[in-house]
Amino acid sequence: MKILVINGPNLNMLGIREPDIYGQNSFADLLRLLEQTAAEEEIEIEQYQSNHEGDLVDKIQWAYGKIDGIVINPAAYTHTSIAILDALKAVGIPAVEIHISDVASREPFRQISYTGMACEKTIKGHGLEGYREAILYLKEKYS
Ligand code: CA2
Repeated sequence: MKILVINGPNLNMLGIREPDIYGQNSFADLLRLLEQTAAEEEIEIEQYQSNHEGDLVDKIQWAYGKIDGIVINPAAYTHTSIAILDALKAVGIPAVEIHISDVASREPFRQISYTGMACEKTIKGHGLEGYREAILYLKEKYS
């Protein structure tokens, strides 16, 4: 099974500021968690991070026919991007949305998720561990 993990804008800055919201862990720690999960679960995990909406759309399109499941943290694009929503719908690959923070208890503008409308499930507020949960959900359901 091959899972694509996509991270949107500014997530590469994890650990640098706002540890009260996003925790102390860095983006490098997240990459290590993904590598460890791939080894433990005996699956392939490819990761991609971009600050650019169109690049995220391109990567989702690239996944068509190559990837069995997508774990996506679209970051701020969660709340704005119909383009990413449409791309997820276009490829039809099972997807799980993940948020490190509990967006439900934050500002009103974070209460809308366009991208989540194309995802089977949303995991929020579990920190980096949420990525592992999303991967395990897809593995259990689709491998
Ligand atoms: O909780 C999440 O995972 C979010 O997707 C993170 C996004 C935010 O816009 C979403 O509403 C919720 C922000 C990622 C920016 O990360 C930072 C990294 C370092 C310092 C400050 C923010």
